[in-house]
Order: sequence, then structure tokens, then C-alpha cells
Amino acid sequence: MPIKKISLLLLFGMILLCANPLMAQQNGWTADPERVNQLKESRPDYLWDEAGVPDYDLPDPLLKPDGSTVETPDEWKEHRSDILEIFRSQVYGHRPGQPETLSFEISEEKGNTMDGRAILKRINIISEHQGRNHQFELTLFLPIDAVKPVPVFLLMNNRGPENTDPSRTEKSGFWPAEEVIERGYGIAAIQNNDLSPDDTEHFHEGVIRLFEGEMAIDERPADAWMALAAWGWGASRVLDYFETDPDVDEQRVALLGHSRGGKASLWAGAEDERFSLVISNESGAGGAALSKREFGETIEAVNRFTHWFTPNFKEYNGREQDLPFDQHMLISLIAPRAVYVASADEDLWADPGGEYLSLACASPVYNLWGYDAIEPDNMPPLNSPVIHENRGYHIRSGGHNLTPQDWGYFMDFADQLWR
Ligand code: GTR
Repeated sequence: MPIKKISLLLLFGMILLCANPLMAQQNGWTADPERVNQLKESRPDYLWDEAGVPDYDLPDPLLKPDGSTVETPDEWKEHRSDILEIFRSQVYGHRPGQPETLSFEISEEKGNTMDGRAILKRINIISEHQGRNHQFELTLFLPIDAVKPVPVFLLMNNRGPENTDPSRTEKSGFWPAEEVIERGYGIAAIQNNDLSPDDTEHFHEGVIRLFEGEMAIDERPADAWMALAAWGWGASRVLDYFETDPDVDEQRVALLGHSRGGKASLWAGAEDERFSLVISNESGAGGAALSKREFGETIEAVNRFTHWFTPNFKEYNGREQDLPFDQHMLISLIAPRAVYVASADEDLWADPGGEYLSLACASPVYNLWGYDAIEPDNMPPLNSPVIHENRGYHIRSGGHNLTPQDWGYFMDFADQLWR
């Protein structure tokens, strides 16, 4: 869809409710002034100060092109597909569905790992399409003692595979499998690089080539699916597998990603409504953070990773205020399912304030089902998660990372949601 046409579609009305409320908040988290000053000095080309956030208006996610407002979950369904289409064409691209043939092969099964606490399954997820093949691996640990089928946390791993070591020789706080098993949940991981190498030159050499063949190298359309969408496509194929595994409760799967993985998990959660909980950890620009705040990483900055977003998204470099949508609408695509957004205090590049606001500003959509509003001017203090029924948020002290502390909060949220 051409950009002009969408502007007409969505620029009808704006909500001011969400414009710059963080300046007004009294008790919640605010950035450490020393860190702000440091960043202002070391990276003066970016915005680090709440006071510098431009006046911006956010499109009302409930406002329809004819000027009327969505009032019921039923009306939302149709409007939701229009919004989904905008994100497909402008930001993340159109991804395909299942390949012609999809099969699962258990490559290893151990009935007794982690000192007798877990079972391990390693599964090859195999695709065939137009004579081409692709294969990627799923690692899955399930607590032995838990009542089956069991809920599972699935990480889209954007770091090295040693972080999700199936042999448990290496252990990493990025994927604290033993702790998750201890809490009675299953834990799974896939490697983003297996689906689409996280590299400007080679990103098409995974599932994009499976579908597009050599065409995938050039002459791709301006709304082509790119790496972020390809990673999420893989997460959906994992759900296809979960539906066949009687030990896994496919109605209670949490999809989780950190940073670029968090951008991908939000998008995968929008594309595939089978994920009942979507978790974004420090996903920042092009993820949970509102673009129009222009705080920390901008659209132009995140587009230096040319293989993540569609060519169309590059048209918005330096033009945040012209966007006819913003990332709160991405979060609203997850409604009424559960969503959790997490930030870190020192990670101002990812704009914790903007991440919180996206979640808060998706409230009108959650209200359609009677869920309460998250107040935009009420960020919680450090290390104090807030849970609003099916939505959660925390800001952890420390830097850009996914840590056992974050996982602990996610599991506390899942306990409330699922138990
Ligand atoms: C940063 C990038 C972010 C984020 C991050 C990551 O350098 O600017 O958008 O995705 O990398 O994935 O670790």
C-alpha cells in the first residue's frame, strides 16, 4: 500500500492522551541524570533527555478510516487486519505461511537430564518447498514432575548457540534453563541465525531462499519479509510442532526475545495469534519503543541493520513525525492476549520510557475486553514489576541484557496468568 494512502487511512484523528506524559510523572522511574549527561556528551547526535522529546501525536488505534471508533471486540477484528496490513507493508514485510511440506524429526531424546529434573528433546524442523529444503533445530527441556501438558517459554536466541546449550555443559543467565525447570515450566530455544543469518549480506540464505529461491538475492519488493519476520516464521513452525507434542500445552506458550529478538517476538505475536503470551525484553526501536519520541535509537539508526526491516521502512528515516502509526499499535495487535514489556535502567538507547508508553497506549484496545487501563504517567520504580491483569512491565537496574532477574519476573507473571 503506498504511504500516502495509509496516511489518509490513519491520520484522521490523534490521541493526545499519550503525548509526553512522562514529564508529568511524580513517583515513577526517571533516568539517572548522570547517565543522561554522559550520553549527551558521548553521543550528542541522539536525544537522551525527556525534556527534549518533541511534541507528538499518536494515532488512535481504535479510530476507523470512516471516522468512527471501534467499540466492540467484533469490530476490532476487521480493523485489526487493516493495522496488521500496515505493519506488514511498511515495517516487517509479508511473510509466507507453512511450506509445502513440514515435518518434525526427533534427533535426541533424554528421559533424565538436569539431575533427574528434566527431559530433553531435540527436534529438527524440516521444510520442503518447490524442490528446496531447509532445516532448523529446536531444543526443548520439560520438567519431569510437572503435570503434562506443560506451559513452555520459547526464546528466539539472537546470541551464540552456547547460550542455549542442550548438553548443559555451558550455562548462561541469558537462558537459565535450570531455574525455569525448577519453577515447573518447559523451556525451549531456536537460533535466529538458522532461520535468517543476522547479516546484511547473507540474511536471505535461510528460509527466505527456501520460499524465493535465488530471486531472494535481488529484486525483492519494497514490502518483502526480512530477517525479523523470518525469525518469527520459525517460531510459528515451533508452535506447529508443539501442537503435535502431547507433553506441551500449546495454549500456554510464551514467546520471548531480547533486543532484536524482542522486536521479532512482538511481530511474531502479532502475526500468529496462537502465542498466548508475548514478551519483549529491551526491544527498543522498531520493537516496543514509540518511534515518535525520537529518544535514543531512531528509525534511521536502527535501519543501519538493512536486513531487519522492509525497504519501505527506510522511507521513514528522519521522518518519525510523518509516521501514520506507532509501536503502541503493534502491541495492540497482541490484544486480548497477554503481553509483557521489559526495560533496563541503563539502556537508554532502547528508550525505557517509550517502551512503557507503548504498552500503556495500547490500553484502549485492551479496554474493549474490559481490561483496565495502564496509566501513561505512572512508570513503576526500578525492579518493581507492575501487573495489570494480562499485561506486565518492569524496569530492571543495569544494562542491555536478558538476565535471570528478568526471567524471574516473567515467570511470576506467568504464575498469575496461568496458575
Ligand atoms: C543494538 C541495536 C538495537 C538492538 C541491539 C541488539 O545495537 O541498535 O536496535 O536490537 O543492538 O539486538 O542487541
